[in-house]
Amino acid sequence: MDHDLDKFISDSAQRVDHYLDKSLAPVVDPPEILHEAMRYAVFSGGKRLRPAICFGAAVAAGASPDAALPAAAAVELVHAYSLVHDDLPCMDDDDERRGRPTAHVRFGEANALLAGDALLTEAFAQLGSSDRAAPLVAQLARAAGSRELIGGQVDDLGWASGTPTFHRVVSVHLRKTAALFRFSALAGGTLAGLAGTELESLDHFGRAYGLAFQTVDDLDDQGAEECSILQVMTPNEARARASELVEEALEACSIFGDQAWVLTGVAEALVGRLP
Ligand code: GRG
Repeated sequence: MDHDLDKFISDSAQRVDHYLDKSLAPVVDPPEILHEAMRYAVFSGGKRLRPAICFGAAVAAGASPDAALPAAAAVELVHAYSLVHDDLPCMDDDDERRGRPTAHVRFGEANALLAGDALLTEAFAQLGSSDRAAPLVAQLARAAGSRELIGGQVDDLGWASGTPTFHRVVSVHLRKTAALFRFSALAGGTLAGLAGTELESLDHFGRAYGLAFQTVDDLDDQGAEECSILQVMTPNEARARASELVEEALEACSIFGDQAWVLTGVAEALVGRLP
């Protein structure tokens, strides 16, 4: 059967954007500057990959993408918050994101910090206000918490204080990057009614995809990031590793057969992006 991945991805972005637009406070609600900063961070041209994977996992399970909406919105909110905080002067100190001034440059540091806090909090409101999605609150809290996303960020920031090893790099990538992809795949499958082995396969897909994604990102950056896979392997080795991880992701979602076409497509697209 023919499938149009580009259309699925652009439909996914529209679907999650519409949902987020309805659920985030309007800019006219006070404090206006906070709500404007939150919307500025969310609606700024992100690729919406995590929602696409969430929807793709629902499709793999034979459900409509709409089944996964609360989780797709929640994971994008956590992603948006993490980027706002990552750009702050006390972290990466970036002035530009997605071709625009970063949130703290545009709204001031305190407002950007608080907008990030509010986006993170809103993610849990999205899950908790849907009976079907409420059981995912603990899972997202774990993925975003000290053992995963935040822990990975802490070790990334403290990177210079140790010897770079393969194990250390992968440990940061698993937490900083793969955790939200794992949640996306698992949550999409869970909301589509999956359990047991099938969920484990989605978890495996998210883990392998997340590691491959970060490896390709490191190759794109040519090792500019401190915690880059290029600290511990050559570009050719990194390209081979990315391809192996994509193969692992494809194998993990093969139990869903043709219904896994979105997951298969996004994973194969990573190999196509290899510099
Ligand atoms: C502040 C808790 C906290 C965590 C920050 C997101 C992050 C962790 C750091 C940003 C830098 C980085 C290299 C993160 C790894 C994940 C990654 C490559 C994010 C970019 O994801 P895309 O390409 O971004 O999906 P868009 O802009 O398309 O949404």
